[in-house]
Amino acid sequence: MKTALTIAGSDPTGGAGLQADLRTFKSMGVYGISVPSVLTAQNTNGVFDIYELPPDFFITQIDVLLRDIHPDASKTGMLNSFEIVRITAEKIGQYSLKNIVVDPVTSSSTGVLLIKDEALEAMKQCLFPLAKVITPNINEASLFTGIDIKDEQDMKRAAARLKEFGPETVIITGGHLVADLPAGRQGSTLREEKTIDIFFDGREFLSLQRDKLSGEFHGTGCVFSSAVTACLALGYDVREAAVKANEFVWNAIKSAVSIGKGMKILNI
Ligand code: PXL
Repeated sequence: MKTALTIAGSDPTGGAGLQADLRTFKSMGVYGISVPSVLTAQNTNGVFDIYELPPDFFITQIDVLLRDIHPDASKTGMLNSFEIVRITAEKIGQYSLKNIVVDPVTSSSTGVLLIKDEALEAMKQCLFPLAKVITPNINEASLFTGIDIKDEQDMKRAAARLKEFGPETVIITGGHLVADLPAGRQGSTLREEKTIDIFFDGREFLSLQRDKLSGEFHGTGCVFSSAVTACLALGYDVREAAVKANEFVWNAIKSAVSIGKGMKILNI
C-alpha cells in the first residue's frame, strides 16, 4: 500500500489539520502517517489556543517514524515557528523525502493567525525550494508575494512570482470569479459565481473553475493539499493530481456536514 506523511497541526474537530489530512489519505486509498507539529484547541467556531511542542520531541517523532517508514509522498501544513520550519526542511533532506507538498498555512478559516512572523521567511527560503507543489490560498499567495490579488490575472502573476521561490509547481486555490452572463429572457443580467484554482508549473497555466458553493467551510485548504499529496503517492503527475484534488474538494464541499455549532466540515 502507498503511504503518505503529514507534518501538520492537530485540529481536534478533524475538519482541518493532520486529522483532515489522514481522512483524505484514507478516502483516496493511501495509508496516512502523521507527525503533529503543534497542537490547537479548537472547535467548529474557531481556534481558541495553540500549544507548541518542544522542538526536541518534534525531532524524535520524525526520526523514530522515518527510520522505519519511507513515505511515497509527504505534506506540510501548519508549521508556526522558525524552529519547526527549519527542522522540517532539515529532515526532508536527511530522509530524502520526495513528492513534497507544502501548504503554507498562515491563518485559520476564522482568521486566527497560525504562524509567527519569524517562520514566514524561513518557509519561503527553506521549504518552498524543496517542494514539488506549494498550495497557498489567495490570502497566503498575497502575503508571500506582496501582490494584491483581485482577479484571475493577478492570481497568475502571483503564481509566477511564487514559482521563482523554487517550488516545481504552484497551485493557488480559492480565487473568485464573477461572470456576467447574457441577459435572460426577462432581460435581467445573470451573475455566475465561480471559484478558481490556478496551476503553474513554469510552462503552462491551468485554470480550474467550478461553480461557487455558498456556506462557510472549514479545512478546504488542508483537504486540497492532502488530496494532491495522496495523488502523488499513487503515482499521478502533478497536473493530474491538481485536477483530481480540485474535483475531490468540490465534491466534499458539496456534501459538507454540520457536526457542531459553527462551520461545516468537508465530507470525505
Ligand atoms: O485550515 C488551516 C488549518 C491548518 N491546520 C490547522 C488548523 C487550520 C485551521 O484552523 O487548525 C491545525
